[in-house]
Amino acid sequence: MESRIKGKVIKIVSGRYWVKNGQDVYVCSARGRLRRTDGIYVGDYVICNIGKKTMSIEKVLDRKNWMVRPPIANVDVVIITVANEPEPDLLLVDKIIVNAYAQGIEPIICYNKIDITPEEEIINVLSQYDGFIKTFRISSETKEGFVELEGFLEGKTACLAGQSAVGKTSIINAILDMDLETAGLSKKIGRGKHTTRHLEIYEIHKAEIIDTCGFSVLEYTDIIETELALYYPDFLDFASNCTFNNCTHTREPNCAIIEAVDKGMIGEKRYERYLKFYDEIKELREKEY
Ligand SMILES: Nc1nc2c(ncn2[C@@H]2O[C@H](COP(=O)(O)OP(=O)(O)OP(=O)(O)O)[C@@H](O)[C@H]2O)c(=O)[nH]1
Ligand SMILES: [Mg+2]
Ligand SMILES: [Zn+2]
Repeated sequence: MESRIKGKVIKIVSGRYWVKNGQDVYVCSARGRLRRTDGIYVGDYVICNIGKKTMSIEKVLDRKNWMVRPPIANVDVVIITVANEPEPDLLLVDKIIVNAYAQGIEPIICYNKIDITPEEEIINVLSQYDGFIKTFRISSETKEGFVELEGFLEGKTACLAGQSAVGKTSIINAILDMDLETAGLSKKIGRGKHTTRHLEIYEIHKAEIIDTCGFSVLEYTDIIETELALYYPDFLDFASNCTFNNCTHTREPNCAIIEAVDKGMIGEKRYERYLKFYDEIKELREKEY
């Protein structure tokens, strides 16, 4: 007897897909055709054929949204994790924010490891996002800040993102009292390897959270540089006052964004990263054509 079920892909490891339906989890395969086309992502809703001997994914249902690096679908929130160690890469943070907005996903920033971080360093990072992105200060070690974070996540599907070793897996361990593999900094830097090697959805009390490997989003973006500023909520209030309505805010005269930076109303460092990201996207597109 065969039956068809609808479920959610909660884990993918070497070509096998863990599909959850209610309290049951089926380990399925997928036809090459399905794997090749748009792929099957963690977070996808799928239709499976459950037979006596084989269980296979037949169809991937429409996605609300998705990210390509890492490949995950149907998320509400991306938790951009930073810490004092490794040193924060805020250009990466800005890139994840842009890609999240482009997909209709809310980005938030979690400063982890506050138990070993001087207050000035935390402020130095979080103040750059003040007023337009939700930020949290947490410690997976002492569990400080988790009541607020978990409260915010209630009812949502969230995905962890950020550099390797900032403590993404440790956050899941802290919430769930689990013992997933984490690693020390020295070991990682030496071998340049990620500790987490697969994507998986964990159910927390009233939310779902996806662990990912430290990743970069720089290779993939379908945003064109002239539209980049649309994904900078801190720029939006000013942009309508630029002289040119197609202002790229890079070097035009009477650019309201550049004026706002001069007056300290937009952070200078954040603006400099915008210019860098702008040039990177432009270069990448020029190479493609
Ligand atoms: N002091 C302190 N150390 C932490 C905290 N959170 C994580 N760490 C340590 O940071 C190191 C890296 O943590 P992981 O959770 O493996 O980092 P990750 O972001 O999952 O790394 P990848 O899986 O490689 O992407 C480990 O040695 C953790 O013990 C924290 O809040 N405080
Ligand atoms: Mg990890
Ligand atoms: Zn402008």
